[in-house]
This record gives sequence, C-alpha cells and structure tokens, in this order.
Amino acid sequence: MSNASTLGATPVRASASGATHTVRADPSGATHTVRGACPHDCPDTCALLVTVEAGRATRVQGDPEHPTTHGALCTKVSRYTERTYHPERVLTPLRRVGPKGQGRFEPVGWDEALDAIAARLAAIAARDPQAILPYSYAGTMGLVQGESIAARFFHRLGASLLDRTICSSAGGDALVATYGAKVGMHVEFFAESRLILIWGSNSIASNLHFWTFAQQAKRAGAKLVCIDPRRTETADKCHQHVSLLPGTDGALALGLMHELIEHDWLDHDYLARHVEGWAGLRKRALQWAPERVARVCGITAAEVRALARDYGTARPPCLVGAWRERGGGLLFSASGWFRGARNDAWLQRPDLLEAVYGPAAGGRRPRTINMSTIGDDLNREGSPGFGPKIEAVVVYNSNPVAVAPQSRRVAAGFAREDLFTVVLEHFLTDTADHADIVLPATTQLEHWDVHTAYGHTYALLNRPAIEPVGQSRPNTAIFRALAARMGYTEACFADDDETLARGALRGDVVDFERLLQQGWVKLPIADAPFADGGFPTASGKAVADAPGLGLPDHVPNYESRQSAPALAARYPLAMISPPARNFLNSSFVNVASLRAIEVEPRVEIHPVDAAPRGINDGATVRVYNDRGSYLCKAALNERARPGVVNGLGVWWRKFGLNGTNVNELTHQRLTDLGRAPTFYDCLVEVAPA
Ligand SMILES: Nc1nc2c(c(=O)[nH]1)N[C@H]1C(S)=C(S)[C@@H](COP(=O)(O)OP(=O)(O)OC[C@H]3O[C@@H](n4cnc5c(=O)[nH]c(N)nc54)[C@H](O)[C@@H]3O)O[C@H]1N2
Ligand SMILES: Nc1nc2c(c(=O)[nH]1)N[C@H]1C(S)=C(S)[C@@H](COP(=O)(O)OP(=O)(O)OC[C@H]3O[C@@H](n4cnc5c(=O)[nH]c(N)nc54)[C@H](O)[C@@H]3O)O[C@H]1N2
Ligand SMILES: [Mo]
Repeated sequence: MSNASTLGATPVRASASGATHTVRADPSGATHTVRGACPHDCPDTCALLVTVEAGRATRVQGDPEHPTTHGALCTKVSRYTERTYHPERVLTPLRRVGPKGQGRFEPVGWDEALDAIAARLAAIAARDPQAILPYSYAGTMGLVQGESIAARFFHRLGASLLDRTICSSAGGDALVATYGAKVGMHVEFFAESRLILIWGSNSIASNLHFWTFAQQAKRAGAKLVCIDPRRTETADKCHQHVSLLPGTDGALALGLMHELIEHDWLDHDYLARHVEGWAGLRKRALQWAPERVARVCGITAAEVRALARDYGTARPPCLVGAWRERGGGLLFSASGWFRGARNDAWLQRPDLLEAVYGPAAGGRRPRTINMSTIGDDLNREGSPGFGPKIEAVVVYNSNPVAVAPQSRRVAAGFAREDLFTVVLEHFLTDTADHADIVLPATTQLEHWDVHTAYGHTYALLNRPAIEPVGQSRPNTAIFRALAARMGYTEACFADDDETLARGALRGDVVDFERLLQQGWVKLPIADAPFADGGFPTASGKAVADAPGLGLPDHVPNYESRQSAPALAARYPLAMISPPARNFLNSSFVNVASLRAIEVEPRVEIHPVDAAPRGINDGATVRVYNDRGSYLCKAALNERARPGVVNGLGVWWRKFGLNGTNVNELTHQRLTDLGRAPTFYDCLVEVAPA
C-alpha cells in the first residue's frame, strides 16, 4: 500500500499520464494513485491524491506538490473514504412510502424513478414551469457536477431561477463595488505580511491552508490579530484578540480609518492616484472617533487606537490599501480571478430560457427565488407579486432543511403533501427525508470535475478514481437522463462529463492537457496585482462611494439592543452560529468518527451569563426566541464573550436533542447588500431545559 513517503512525483505522474478515459477498477489488483480535487465549499480547494487498491479507494491525501495544499488535508477530507463507503450511503433510487418528512422509502429502479419525475415535471411545466424550483448550492463546488447539465436542464424547462446567495454574497458584492471583482492577494504571500488581521474568520477551522502561511509570517516576526466575537481556536493562536459585538465591524473599520487619518498614516500618493471617493470616505471616517466605536462594538477605545497604530505602521500589513507589496492588501475571495477563464454561458446555457420565454431582447424571464427565504416561499400561495405557488422542488448539492434560516418554516414547507420533491443525494439528510423520490448521486471519488477556487488562484481537475458505488450516478448523468425523457433534443444535452470538463475553462487561460497531467494549473496573475492600481473597475481605481451604494457606514443588526430594544429586553443574548471545525456546513455530520469529535450540539455561554440563569456546564438548555426552541448542551467557557452565545453549526436536525438545529432560531431577513442571509444577527434567551 502506498503511504505518504512513496507518493513522490514519479508514480503520480505515471498514473495520470494523459489518459483521458474514465478510470476503471484495475483488475490486476494493483495499487495506483489518481489525481483529484476536494469538492467542498471551502476556500482551500485542495489537490488530492487518491490511492486505489483493487478498485477500492483506500486513502485520500493532499498533493505534496500543490503549492497551497502542500500535502496536508483537514481531518474531514483525510477521512473521505469513510464518507464514500459509508454504510448509510444511498445506493439505489428511493420512493417515499410513509408520510412526508418521515424518511421512509422503498428502493425502485432508475427507469421507474426517472419516468415518474419526468411525468410530474412535464405536467406542472405545462401549466407554468415557474412552479418548479431547482434548489442547489455548493455540496460540490465543481463546475461539472455543480451547474452544467443541471443548469441547462432547468433553463430549457423554464423553471424558477434561484438566487444562490446563501453564503458570502454580501461581502462579495462589497468587493465588486470597491475593487470591481472578487479579487485579492495570492494566499501564498501572506507568509510575507508583517501584520495580519484575521477578521471574522476562524481560519484554523475553515481555511487551514491560509493558516499555514499565517504561521510562516508569525515565525518571521509578523503580528497576528483576530477580530471575532468568539474566542476561536484561531484567536487562541494570535497575538491579540479583539472580541467585538456581532455586526459591529463596520464601526470598527471606520474607527481604524479615523485613526489612520488623525495620525496621517496614509499613502497619499496611492490614494490620489488609485482611489475614487476618498474625500467623502475621509469625512465619514472622521465621524467615528475611537470612543464612539468602543461604545458600538463593546470594546475599549484603547483597543481601537492600538490596532490602528499597528496597521498604520506595519509594512506590509495585510488589509485595505497596502497593495504596493505582494504581502499586503486583502483576501476575502479570489473567485473573480477565474471569471475570465470560465465558460459559464456555454456550461449553463441561460439562452435556453428563450425556448420558453422568447428571445432575450423582449422576452420575459422566470421569477427568482432567494435561497434564504425558502422557508417562507414554500409556504406561500400563488399571487401576482410572487407568481405561482411552488409545486415541485428539485434539490441537489444542498441540504436546505438543515442549512437555511428559520428551519421550522423550511421543514413545514417541505412537509407539504402537495409538494413534489426530488432530492439527489449521498445520504438521507434532513432534506432527503422530505423527498418523494431520492436519487443516489456519486461522490467526488466517482466522477469527473473541474474546480476553480475562492481562496487561491489555481484551477484543478478531478478524475474519477473508482467506479460509482452502488447504482449511484453523477448529477450530470441524472439530468441528462431526465432531459431525454422530457424530449429535449438540443445537442448540449448529449455532452458527456469529459466534454464538459474540457470546455468548462478557456483553453487559452487554463491548458486542459496540463490539468490532465499535473492536476492543477496556476492562473497567470501578477504577484502584486494592484501595486500600481489597475483595479477591474470602470475607472481602474478602487471606489469608496460606489454608485447606488454610497459611502460605507455602520448599520446595526436587525436584532440588537440598539435597533430593537423591546425584543432585546425579552431576548437579551446575541447568538452567532459559526461552523463546528469537523463539519462542513451540514456535510460530515453523519460521519461517526467526526461526530465523535464534536460530540453533541452545544451552545457556548460565558460564565457571567450562565450564573444568573442557573446554567451549569454540560447542562441541557433550551435556546429560544419567537421563532422556535432548540435543545442542546451548554458549554460554559470564555470562548463566548459576555452577552453573546455561540451555537455551533450545522447539525442535522435529526441528530438534535429535540429534532431541531440552530437554524430553528435564525431569521430569513436579507442583507441590504448582496441579498444574503443574516444568520449571525439573532437574539435569543437561554434557560435550563
Ligand atoms: N471546518 C469548516 N470549514 C468551512 C466551513 C465549515 O462549515 N466547516 N464552511 C465553509 C464555508 S461554506 C464558508 S462560506 C467559509 C466561511 O469562512 P469564513 O468566512 O472565513 O468564516 P468562518 O471561518 O466560518 O468564521 C466566521 C467567524 O466569524 C465570527 N463572527 C461571527 N459574527 C461576527 C461578526 O459580526 N464580526 C466578526 N468580526 N466576526 C464574527 C465567528 O465567531 C467565526 O469565528 O468556510 C468554509 N470552511
Ligand atoms: N446557522 C448557520 N447556518 C448556515 C451557516 C452558518 O454559518 N450558520 N452557513 C451557511 C453557508 S456559508 C452556506 S455556504 C450554506 C451551505 O449549505 P449547503 O450548500 O446546503 O451545504 P451542506 O450542508 O454541506 O449540504 C450539501 C449537500 O450536498 C450533498 N452533495 C455533495 N456532493 C454532491 C454531489 O456531487 N451530488 C449531489 N447530488 N449531492 C452532493 C452533500 O451530501 C450535502 O448533503 O449553509 C449556510 N447555513
Ligand atoms: Mo458558505
């Protein structure tokens, strides 16, 4: 069996030597290695080496040659084979036999399942295809198993569009407004930063490979500061932790600018040449003296001043404005670097909507449903403003019953007896439990894909390492078969997965032959891309006061003492629900060895908040507000700051103590920018159960 020391360059290259056919189980029983990519919704998008013995994947490791993976994987993905060969993997199509939501199914054949789905979708589409909603997110980030044939299928059908904004679109839209695209530093060059502000990110848990570069910088003398209400494992390892109240970051950022201006720690030449709207921003920032910031953020004015001094005097720091050096700048998302390389219009074919709605020019477009308001929208009747009642949902790459806000509403919607629900899944998740038909999907070890990334600047290829487990099929194959049954004859529905993989990225930017050989290709981007301005905005400058947006300001949470005092009197604790380290959103919750590390659903509460409530460490508590009640275990510790509790996510509801999870408490209101969810804007009370 191979081990890390034998996975040198030679055997790996030999096994990936340009052969483009699907890898078959090796009848000789010999061990070989297949190059892959981690499919998960994580900034790191690691390059994988999968060891296959006699047709069975036995080991998943990080590619030691890939510059950001450098041979290391997180705990979750290093146990990938446990997930792929999980005894509860769905291996055949299933049809519901019990009441909605109980998860009782019987196996059926593929033909029967697909015929039933096509017949039902066709009948609904004949009345109004907008009554059909595809619901998908980033269970896999792959361009092929994500939105390729699936997107073509729903465009051709004329189904409702989905606003895929349940994650980071608020920050993403801010980046686009300011810099013109979701672009930033190369993650590698954080190793050269002298000051790193880790702002609203628990990197050790959610961005491990960035953390490696931050550690290099630390060893070279850089200062690390963590800005987070929670004392995370990342905060533990930084020099300083600024524990502000949730949702007050805008005030802190303006306060830092206030100090930079007062002390003239500014690069006037860069501001003059490469920033638009500076005069207005300067005026706005001067309204945010450290004392005002301190009151809003729940920190001290001295903390604001000290942080500004560090930021103003370190070279290069790593945040706004330090773009002259490659170790300076900012990294929130790198996904925009791939925009020019992606062939999305070819892959997803939005023009197929014209078959239903007429030519793009004068034609209507189907309505758009926001992922985060699915709870309300599934429970809505048809109306002129909303459009038709949702009659069918097809879910793939997502688990909305667990991850969408106010999940009691979501579960109630999916429990509608008149709703037709199809779920493509690996497991009987909370959402699959509500399906009429469950279709078994392949995992990353079993299919082709191509990946871009949002935390680094390499494109990656994933080759199938093993045959599909059981009767599972790739998402693409499932939608191809449905398209055939719907009578769609467009040639694009015949593209096989390798064709989709080859066409997903522009060949002149990412050479597919190199992807086949090496597994990954770096995008051609300068080391310090904005050293002399040249941001991808209309003017080439960074924009402080984007049209329609205006200047940045602190906007209080929907639910806070400041904005909703009556509510705060009843529910005085702010609750955030950041990821548990060993889960990936709601993925991996059912992997026994990972769940054993997380033990049980819990809420962290500071001893000063626990004592007056009579809550002891380890007690079962009820976390509640007007939306619902969630039972979990209390962890009394100083990871929680006074006034803020941390309900670690995202457990499956069915593993919860009362069949709920933390999203029982969150609300469906959207951000003013990016139509994003507001999971961490949530007031609650906690009591012993
Ligand atoms: N292990 C693991 N890794 C993951 C994920 C996972 O579920 N598990 N999820 C993946 C996904 S989908 C995403 S989008 C990324 C997210 O990755 P990031 O956007 O980097 O966010 P997180 O690391 O989840 O950390 C959020 C941190 O913000 C803190 N926080 C909460 N509210 C506030 C606030 O108002 N202000 C500030 N400053 N901090 C706040 C939380 O305590 C938490 O530590 O991670 C990905 N990686
Ligand atoms: N309270 C709270 N809620 C949150 C968050 C939070 O921090 N707090 N984070 C939010 C964020 S940032 C995000 S991105 C969302 C994420 O929400 P989702 O994108 O729904 O993520 P997962 O819960 O991981 O569910 C993905 C599902 O896709 C399935 N899957 C994986 N690969 C494939 C495949 O190839 N084919 C098919 N058919 N299925 C596949 C997996 O088995 C899994 O069940 O959750 C959000 N919800
Ligand atoms: Mo996310």
